[in-house]
Amino acid sequence: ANTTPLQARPLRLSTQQPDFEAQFAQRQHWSAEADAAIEQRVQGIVADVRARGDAAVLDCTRRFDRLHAPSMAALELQPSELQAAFEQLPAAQREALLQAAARVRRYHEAQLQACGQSWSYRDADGSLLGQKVTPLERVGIYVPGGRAAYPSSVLMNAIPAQVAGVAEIVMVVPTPDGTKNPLVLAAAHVAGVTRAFTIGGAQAVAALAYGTQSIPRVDKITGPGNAYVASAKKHVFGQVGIDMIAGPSEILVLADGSTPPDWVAMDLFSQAEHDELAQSILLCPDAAYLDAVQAAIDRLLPEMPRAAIIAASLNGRGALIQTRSLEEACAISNRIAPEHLELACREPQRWEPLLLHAGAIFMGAYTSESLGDYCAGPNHVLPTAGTARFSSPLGVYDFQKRSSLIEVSAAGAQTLGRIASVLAHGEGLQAHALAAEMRMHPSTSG
Ligand code: HSO
Ligand code: ZN
Repeated sequence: ANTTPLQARPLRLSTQQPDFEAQFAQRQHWSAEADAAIEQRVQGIVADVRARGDAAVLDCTRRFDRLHAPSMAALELQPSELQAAFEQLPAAQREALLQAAARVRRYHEAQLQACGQSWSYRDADGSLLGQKVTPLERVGIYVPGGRAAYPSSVLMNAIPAQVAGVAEIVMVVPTPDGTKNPLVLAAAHVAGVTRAFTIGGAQAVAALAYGTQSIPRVDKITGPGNAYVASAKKHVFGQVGIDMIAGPSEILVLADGSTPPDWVAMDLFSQAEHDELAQSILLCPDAAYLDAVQAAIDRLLPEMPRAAIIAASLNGRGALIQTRSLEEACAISNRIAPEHLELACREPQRWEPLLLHAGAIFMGAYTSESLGDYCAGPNHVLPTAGTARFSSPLGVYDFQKRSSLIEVSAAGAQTLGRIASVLAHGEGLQAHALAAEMRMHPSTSG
């Protein structure tokens, strides 16, 4: 028997060591190399679903999920079944789900008010220029089965869609061997999912993208999934919208030494326990504090049910880095652009303005990232792998689109007509020029 105790030893670095840059770069390296074999199988599945619809989805579901259904109707979860799942939950879970949903809804309603509204103005000629915001009509939400089936993710995907005003939210969730996750079904009920099917994998993504006899074609697909699902989403992009392609979870803690080391150790564990490839990093100017966190890791790890995953993640990708100052720690954080950034500091407001690239910033000792994962209110679907440099948390805006509005007045036709006419002639486009010019002389034309 293997009696070696599990150890988690994140790489210990100091920004003062001569090879810091090289060591740091190596830790940062992460590649989501697309597996050619997976790509090819996904391509085949997508083509089959496009060609044969329901029949192809049913075949795949038999083959991959060992679920034999006579028809797609048998794989649809009725609203009454979602509601029953909710009602049969233990009271504490029911209550927690409702409270989390209410807080997430409240946050996204504020987001809708602040950045999801139509706007317009009139220029000097009285012409109206504006932007009209409308919800997507129908979206698909992918919910993974098995180990990564998170009811909280059902809330985080469906609620912003609902707040945006999406009329129809279609959820797909694989149920290998027919095993349903009651919390996932209950969350779908609470979040206002319109229709739900127990299908998954590339076949479910293809069905949502192209529609089948029974599954409605959606306008956008969001939600995490395994390599097949990610590949299928890339494949159908263009036919439908997609959200981001999420990589493994990440947390970066920036500490001044004032937060209890056990708290920080557990926050590092909380992301590490998601996945062997998850990344947890701690930055602190105080070497003794890094020692204390390592000691807390050693003491707390054996108690963790997912100790093996945590150890693999911390040993493979974790780091405890001593910086010269908190300013330097902020600069390193900006280079990493982490998904989750904890400011475990006495004066988080002082450092927050220095942090330019992060999916979510958790400020102060009491703000554990896990509270944000479930119930603080903001979305937990966040940019990973450095993509916080250019992208944002999933939000109401991902379920909206914008149309430009232009209404030119008679006076505006003169002003704009002159400009457009000159530029149109410059481009050699006569019809464009005339369309503008005719409106400058309405009595002499038409
Ligand atoms: N931290 C994950 C979300 C999650 N955590 C769900 C627990 N359940 C990615 O942000
Ligand atoms: Zn989490």
